Amino acid sequence: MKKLFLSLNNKLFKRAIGYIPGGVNSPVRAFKAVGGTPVFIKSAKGAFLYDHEGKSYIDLINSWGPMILGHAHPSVVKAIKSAVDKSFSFGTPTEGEVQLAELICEMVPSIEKVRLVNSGTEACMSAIRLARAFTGKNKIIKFEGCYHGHADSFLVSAGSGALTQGVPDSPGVTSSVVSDTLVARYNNLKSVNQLVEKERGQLAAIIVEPVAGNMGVVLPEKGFLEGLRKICDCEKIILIFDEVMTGFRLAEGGVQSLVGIKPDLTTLGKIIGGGMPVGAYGGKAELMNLISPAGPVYQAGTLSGNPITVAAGLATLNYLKKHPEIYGKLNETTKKITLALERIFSMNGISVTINSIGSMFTVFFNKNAVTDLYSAKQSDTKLFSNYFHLLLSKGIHIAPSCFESLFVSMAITENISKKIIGIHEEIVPELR
Ligand code: KE4
Repeated sequence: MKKLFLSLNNKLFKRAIGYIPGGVNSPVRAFKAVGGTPVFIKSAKGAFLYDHEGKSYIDLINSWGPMILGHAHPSVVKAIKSAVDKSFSFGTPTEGEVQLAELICEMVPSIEKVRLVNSGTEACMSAIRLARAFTGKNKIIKFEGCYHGHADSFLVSAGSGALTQGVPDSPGVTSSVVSDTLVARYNNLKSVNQLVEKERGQLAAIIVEPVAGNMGVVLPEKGFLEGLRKICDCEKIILIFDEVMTGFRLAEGGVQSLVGIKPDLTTLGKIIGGGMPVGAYGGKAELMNLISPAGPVYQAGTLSGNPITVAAGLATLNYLKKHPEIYGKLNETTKKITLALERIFSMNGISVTINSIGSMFTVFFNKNAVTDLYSAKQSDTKLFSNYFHLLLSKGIHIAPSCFESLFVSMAITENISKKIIGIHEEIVPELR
């Protein structure tokens, strides 16, 4: 019988499945939403990923956001190399952490004090704990389709991986935890007001992705964020902007600096670690001074403020600070790509809605506007899977789920943009 040729990739995945649940360390990577075998990446540089079979891919995932400067940016590599020679973790305070905290507070006006942690999940769960401690209230409001990491409080109609896994409420999350998490509809202040009416006096926080990226990109409609700010002011509820994805991505000061709204707390991650494990939460000193050891709200972490993460984060943020023109360039490149894609799909009679802002975008195979989870889920996921695999075969790696944001990095040059557009001109007719 002809020996079944198993590609190196398939062999790696087969091995991985034997030792790691689903063969991956984060669900969305497993290609469950699009089928097929995930590509194991061996290295990356600039705008390109390289797999174990010598194939290269233009990267539009960029590690789900962190790699805004492109892969292995020289200034970040240099900073990590110089830090690593001084050992990797001390478990003591370091100057670098002070410098990173100062920089975050300088670049994000609403943040007066900040605590570094090791993931966006940790940042969001800590921010909720702080809001509950400060207000003495238990309940929180989140939005369908928004994802704030995998802490129990949030795995209620979560977006991102949980949405893709088709299991919005994860087993293992207790009903008591869920009872303190209320779910509103994104871009729907009426749904928020209904919950506030019902639970008046019990609400500690409203947590929101000010630009949603975990149901695919969904933009806040006019008045939505302003409305949340007003509700929180009136009801003395803590407003938390989860900017883990959008912080330093859409602007130096995040979405809050673009819309001129100050949340009480902000969560950060991804870019502030330059690709190393990181999270952070910060806001008014009055709130943050409740965090141990300054105050009674406990939160800790062995590797929080790790010198390698801090070095990579400082190098990335300092580069962005020194080159603010990057944001304009990223926005221009992304606009050029998305406008061209709209033209190509339309010319081929395929209805798409492309939601984009700054260097984030999502192609929904959907003839209607996508303004919340409900409308996002009307998209044709089968057509998306075909699109995904055609692009992959032509050397473009996008997110293996349409309920994710794509990310453009600074390494996507004019020529690479043209290549992305050219490949779309080639493959979109095959989608019909
Ligand atoms: P982490 O715990 O994955 O570092 O961050 C959780 C998180 C919190 N808030 C927002 C707005 C986020 O986007 C995330 C994580 N984003 C996903 C991308 N959809 C990470 C990718 C993954 O889960 O593998």
